Amino acid sequence: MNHRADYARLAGRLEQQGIDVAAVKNSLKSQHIETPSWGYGNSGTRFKTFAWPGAARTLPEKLADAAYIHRLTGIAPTVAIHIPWDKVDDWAALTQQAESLGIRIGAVNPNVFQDDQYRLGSVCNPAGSVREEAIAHMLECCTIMAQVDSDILSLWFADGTNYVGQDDIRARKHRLEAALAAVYPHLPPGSRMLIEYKFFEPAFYQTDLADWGMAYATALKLGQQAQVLVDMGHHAQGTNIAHIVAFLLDEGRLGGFHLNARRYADDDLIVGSNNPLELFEVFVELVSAGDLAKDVAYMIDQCHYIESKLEAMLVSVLNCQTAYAKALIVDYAALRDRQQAGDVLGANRVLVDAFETDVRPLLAEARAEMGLDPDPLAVFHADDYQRRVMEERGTVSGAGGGFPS
Ligand code: RM4
Ligand code: MN
Ligand code: MN
Repeated sequence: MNHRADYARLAGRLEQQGIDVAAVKNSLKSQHIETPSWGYGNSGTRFKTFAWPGAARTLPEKLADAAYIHRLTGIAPTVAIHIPWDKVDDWAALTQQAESLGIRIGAVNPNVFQDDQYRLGSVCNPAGSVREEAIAHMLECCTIMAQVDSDILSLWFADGTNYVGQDDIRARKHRLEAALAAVYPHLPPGSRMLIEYKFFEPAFYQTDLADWGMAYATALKLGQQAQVLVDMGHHAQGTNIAHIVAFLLDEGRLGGFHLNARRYADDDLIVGSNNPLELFEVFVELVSAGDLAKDVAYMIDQCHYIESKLEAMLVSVLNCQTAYAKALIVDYAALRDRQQAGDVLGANRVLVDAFETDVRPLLAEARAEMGLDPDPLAVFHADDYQRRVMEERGTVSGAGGGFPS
């Protein structure tokens, strides 16, 4: 379908409102959404991992899939890796392989939650020897960062306790702080440590980094290179994520996102699939913060277990693009004006207007100007990449994702 007539109408209307459509398109063209290597392999719930035909089995296959999503969208040029799931012997060769596919390695995610010694936690474990192992693994990841030219060490800990009295909460806090302080000086120059939080699971009485405030306080003690990572799925029902984003941006401590959709717990569903308004609210805070948001890293953290991994990843990237486009066309001058006038619903209406605008022609035009097909989803269905990988890779139970099968 030709989008040109719809685009001309929309662009005309936006220009009339005083919106610089060329600037909006430039912002859309430079958007950057990182996809996760683990989202291309088989993954599941604690009940079952369903094998998906063609799911990536190895890191080279994950890179190929990530490169494919980038070819379709033009805005997913990096892929996050999880260590040891994605560990290789030759990091230089891996970096080259990624480059030859037109992508780069993004955030490095240490994994300190799947080995037997971590039953009582990693950096908060009562046993010093276990804490040392966790620290050593994070230091190894700092070395990997330097070799793959990554500037993000992305930390999430499964640490916590299940029963009151199980361990000393303040002692655990001190252990966590000491471990991160041991790692911090080893961050490659110019890189950042992002600290992720989650309010429960796998621990259910207390989680050592339960919310953004704990992650923020920890980052403050470490220094400027430590920032908070907001995983959209890691909040209690009803939490206003946009508010958290605004606060952290203003304090210069919003490091990045793990984008996904939360329905009731630590969800790994397609970002923007169940609550597009929430995603829009978050992007409004990011856009209106201007330069304060310039270093924020946008990373998808999703595992798709009943649907096509490639299609789910593609839809996820496109949903972020849609939310960003809607935030870019907000009439911020009118918004300030209505806010100053105390016009509660008038101010709200400015945002609702942007949210309800059909931005598909704008996105189609931006893609066309990037030399891409205006409809990446149609391309995905028309071409044979998915069919080819199904044939080549087959259906392999438990392969690739790093998840227990
Ligand atoms: C956690 C968290 C981390 C991710 C693991 C697999 O819930 O979101 O970011 O590395 O899952
Ligand atoms: Mn996450
Ligand atoms: Mn998660």
